[in-house]
Amino acid sequence: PKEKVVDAVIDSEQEVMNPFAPDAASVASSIKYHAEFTPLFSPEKFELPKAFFATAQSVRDALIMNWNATYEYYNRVNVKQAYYLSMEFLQGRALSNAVGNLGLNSAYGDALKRLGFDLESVASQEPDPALGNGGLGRLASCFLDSMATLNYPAWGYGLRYKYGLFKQRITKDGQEEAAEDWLELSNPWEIVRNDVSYPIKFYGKVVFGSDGKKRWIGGEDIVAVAYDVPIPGYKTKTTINLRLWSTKAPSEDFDLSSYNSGKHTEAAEALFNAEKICYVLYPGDESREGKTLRLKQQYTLCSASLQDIVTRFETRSGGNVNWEEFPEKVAVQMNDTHPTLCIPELMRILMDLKGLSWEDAWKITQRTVAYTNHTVLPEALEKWSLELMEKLLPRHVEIIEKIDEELVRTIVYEYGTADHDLLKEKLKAMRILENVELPSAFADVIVKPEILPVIAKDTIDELEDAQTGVNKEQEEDKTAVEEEEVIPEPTVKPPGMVRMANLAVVGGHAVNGVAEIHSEIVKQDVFNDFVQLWPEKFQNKTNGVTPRRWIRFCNPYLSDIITKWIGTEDWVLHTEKLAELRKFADNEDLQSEWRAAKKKNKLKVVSLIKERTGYTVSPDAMFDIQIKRIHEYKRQLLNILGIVYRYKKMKELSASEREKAFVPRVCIFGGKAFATYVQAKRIVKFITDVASTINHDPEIGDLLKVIFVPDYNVSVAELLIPASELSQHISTAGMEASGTSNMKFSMNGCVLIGTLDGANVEIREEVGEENFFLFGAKADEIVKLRKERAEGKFVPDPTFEEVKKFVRSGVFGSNTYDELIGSLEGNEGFGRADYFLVGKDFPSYIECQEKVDEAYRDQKRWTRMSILNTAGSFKFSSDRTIHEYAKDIWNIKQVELP
Ligand code: NBG
Repeated sequence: PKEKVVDAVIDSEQEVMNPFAPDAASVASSIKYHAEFTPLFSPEKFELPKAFFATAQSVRDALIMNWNATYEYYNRVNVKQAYYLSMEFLQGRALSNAVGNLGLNSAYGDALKRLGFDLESVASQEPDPALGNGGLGRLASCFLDSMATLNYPAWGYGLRYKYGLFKQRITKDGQEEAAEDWLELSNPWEIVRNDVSYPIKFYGKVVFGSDGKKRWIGGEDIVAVAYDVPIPGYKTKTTINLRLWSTKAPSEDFDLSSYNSGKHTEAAEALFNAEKICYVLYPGDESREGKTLRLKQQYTLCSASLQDIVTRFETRSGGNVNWEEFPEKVAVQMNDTHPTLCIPELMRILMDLKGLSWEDAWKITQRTVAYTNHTVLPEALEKWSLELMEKLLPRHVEIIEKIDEELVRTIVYEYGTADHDLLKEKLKAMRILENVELPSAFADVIVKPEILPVIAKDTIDELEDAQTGVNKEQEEDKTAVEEEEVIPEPTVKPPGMVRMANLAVVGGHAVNGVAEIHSEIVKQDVFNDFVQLWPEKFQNKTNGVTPRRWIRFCNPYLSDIITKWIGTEDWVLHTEKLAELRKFADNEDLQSEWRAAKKKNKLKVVSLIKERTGYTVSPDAMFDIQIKRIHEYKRQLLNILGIVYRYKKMKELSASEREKAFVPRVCIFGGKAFATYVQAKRIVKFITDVASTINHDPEIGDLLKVIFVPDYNVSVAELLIPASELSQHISTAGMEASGTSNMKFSMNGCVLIGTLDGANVEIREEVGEENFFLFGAKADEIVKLRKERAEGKFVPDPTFEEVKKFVRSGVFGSNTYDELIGSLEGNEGFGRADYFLVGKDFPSYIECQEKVDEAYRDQKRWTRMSILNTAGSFKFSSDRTIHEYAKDIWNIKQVELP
């Protein structure tokens, strides 16, 4: 019967693409139908919010046809499917994207006009779903767009956070966080699947069942329910699924008798405990409760998704399930370490629920999962307290311990026992468990006498560490970073930890970094010991971004020009065609059209800035933008100090000299600081203080404006990026894994100023070094420079001293920013001595900015640089990235619906 349904649907191809014949009249009647019969608002009014919901519901009808057809077809042909598991998906608004992908822009535009609205204002009603934090989440969303567009059988799995990250407000005290209530009016795109839910267990204990198998029983039980969001591809019927889990308590957990006896809060406690798991993305994890909640989130994502994947595999296998075929039907990609519990969870399901042996389960698990690393920052490589994990997930800890034991066995086998120091070093670097005695089974394996001293030595060291309360790694970190060594009182043994990245590397068949330089650092530094053991696991997959959202839809003016000059709109799918623009880079007609498009985009941003900040900026000034999470390594501080320096120099000149010496600029910042990241919040406050002084200085006028756009998100990016002329990607070299906004800027004809870091390296190669403003220390110099810095051998440039002095003089208010400026000097009490090397790179940054001004004065040269950026950006389409994942890691094939 299933097949019949599929045939019926896909037989009428025309209908699948456009089930409601896409003329304006029928679209209008579909919108009116939803306004009336799928109501979320009162009947007497038909205003913008209602128009948005009705329009979205009408578009969703069109998507559902394709979505169901896609799913039915994959079921029928039983294709191998990839699953992208991610704690974050930063989807951005869906309406214009869906209408654009379906090719129904004019139908919807005209229909809404008939109803008295315009598509753009209707679309701007949509709240921006904030289910992500930054590049990692946006990458996941770009990947979904490419998977669908390229007809790859692939799904996303994530969590449906009720409040997402947070809404950022900017006050006189800097950043304030408020709950982001994006679901307040409901989400027209999602469909709750009441028949797709799975039990999730926490706590409890492990026992032997009567069959001799391990059973995990007791504890706390909750339920994960599927909420599906359709992901349409561009110019294809393929519509894939983003399945987001929401948590709730089983209905019997509502304690009716307590409730009736007046204990209302207690009666609903279980409900709240289950629901709160999906309240916010990255809840504060300073407290034990916070850590538990985060671990519950991660486990919920892994367990619900794997139960779902396994169920689908069984269903598609019909009556005869052959578990060995699992990796031929399923690929699981872990987006960073957050979904690493997939490894022990798949092992548990296969062994405890499906009866497989350890060896079989391990082979299947390893062949199924793969891991993408997105950062080399040590503090971001997740570790969980073993004790906490043991309580919450007792069965998984048993499995992790066994994986660790097997790993120890492999290491001993590989390195032998003759060189004790080497073996010790390897065990220390590679083990999954940290600060944990070697497994007892391991001692049994090495009863040979020459090996015993190794264990003895190691144990002695561990004991010594335990007595001083530090381990060597922490010790080294401290001396490198803080200079001042605090000798702690002898305390208890350091707590055992589970290193998720090590588990991910061991348990998966592939590990990839996200840009060439990053993948090299991963290989040579972060996971070097593993590379020596399994070199074939390690790969590079340079990130990409979808050209649909990030040029075609967000920048229609530029898109039309590109299409006109290339002679086809194919470039949206085949970005390599953008290279054809190169031959017109000096053509005066193209240049003037190009500049006119930029100007139109800038005018939109002038309005945005007025609306969001109250400031009026000139569209004739250069738009210079840095938008990304606020982090010390991304060095917003370097940017703002550069601006302060520029301001100081302006103030030293007469009005006419000033005008001659400087290109007018609007310097725009946007980004959120993590709520508990104090130094990042100080940076936000400093930027806004500098902005308010400079913006109110009558001598400066339009020559310099500084804007902090509050609550930066995908929709704001879609406005800012097309309007940008210069963008800043100025991280300390070696610290930004890739960056993806750099790609979006370059595509939109923006020239980059940046360090040799992340994807900047490859962008510069592609667009040509003369079209990229490079400055700063290189990644391989950083260790040496930090050491010099820590030893007091660094001699700061006079320009850097000058700018700090200026800040301290109180020009930007009574605050003298001791903590910020102090952090650049390593003053007592202010932590690491300029760990991010702002002082070191400052003079070359200033010098480079002078070159930017000089280039901008020559508008022909600048426009050429801009065109050559767009033309050279084709490599950075996420279509290219997804093809690579599909071929090198997932081994999945494109499947076009018949
Ligand atoms: C981020 C990196 C970026 C990179 C994105 C996507 C995390 C942990 N990492 O440089 O900082 O572009 O991942 O790969 O969010």
